[in-house]
Amino acid sequence: MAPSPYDRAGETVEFLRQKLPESLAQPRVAVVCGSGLGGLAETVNEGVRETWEYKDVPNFPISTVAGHAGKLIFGTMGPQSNPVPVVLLVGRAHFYEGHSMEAATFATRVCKLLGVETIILTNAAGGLNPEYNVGDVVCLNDHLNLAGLVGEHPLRGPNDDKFGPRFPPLSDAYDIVLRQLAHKAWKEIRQQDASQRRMHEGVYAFVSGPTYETRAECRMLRNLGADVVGMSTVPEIVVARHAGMRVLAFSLVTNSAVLEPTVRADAPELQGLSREQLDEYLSRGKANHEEVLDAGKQAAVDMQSLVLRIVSEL
Ligand code: 6GU
Repeated sequence: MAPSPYDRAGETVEFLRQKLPESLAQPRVAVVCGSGLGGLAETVNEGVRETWEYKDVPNFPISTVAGHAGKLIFGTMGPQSNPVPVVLLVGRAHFYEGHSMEAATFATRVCKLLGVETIILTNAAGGLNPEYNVGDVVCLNDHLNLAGLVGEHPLRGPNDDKFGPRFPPLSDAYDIVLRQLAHKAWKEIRQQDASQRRMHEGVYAFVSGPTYETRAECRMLRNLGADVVGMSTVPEIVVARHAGMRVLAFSLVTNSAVLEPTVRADAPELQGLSREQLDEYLSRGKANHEEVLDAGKQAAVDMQSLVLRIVSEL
């Protein structure tokens, strides 16, 4: 019989524990860095830290996406007087790459078996709420697991009671105390900085990808109550909650998902335009991966101080 996810994660944890100094082997907090948010690694204290490439860690699935380097960083975050042992996951295995839901959530289970109590997940997402600007941060307070609702669910299959119960509730998945900490930290950051970047609370729609949404799909997701849309994070949150970890998650709005109605080719204002002019007209709000990485760079610094402030209080 093939080893269970529990046994495989246990094997990985055993490997890491043998190689890690004792002071780093029991991280209390895990931070998952999304597209272009690898700069979060800079918030890990200098000095004692250990980096592992995913490819050198047994059983770890490898991400193939640009901007997702794929490494584990063990270290501490926060003041010298009260350093918090952390593990950072830079890059993740996505479902759209062809990974199974089990593979996409393997790292989350490794975190659980390492002793992690709180997991902070970040991602790049498309904004559906018209109030949101590119570069804004969204503290997630709920999700729509669209892939999960139709059967691509990370907990489908025999339940492993060693992780958690058969029917875990998700109504309280997004820890309210951690969200309050996030608002407090954001206020402090805003007092020191003149940028107009805002933090919202909102609902994340998880879609499988890898295509970005059509205009009609964006309208549908907005009508269903989603504020942002993306291709990650929710499977990890489901598995983290199943295993009883506390969850905090942030989306960086890297582009606006198109909300304008599908353009009719016979619209009077479009008649007589060249193909270039028509392309230009249609490209307003079109998502592309470069744009996603670019907005990540500019907002990453705020995201870094946000996460650092929160972890320092845990
Ligand atoms: Cl617009 N859609 C999805 N699914 N993921 C994204 C995105 C959009 N922007 C960044 N990530």
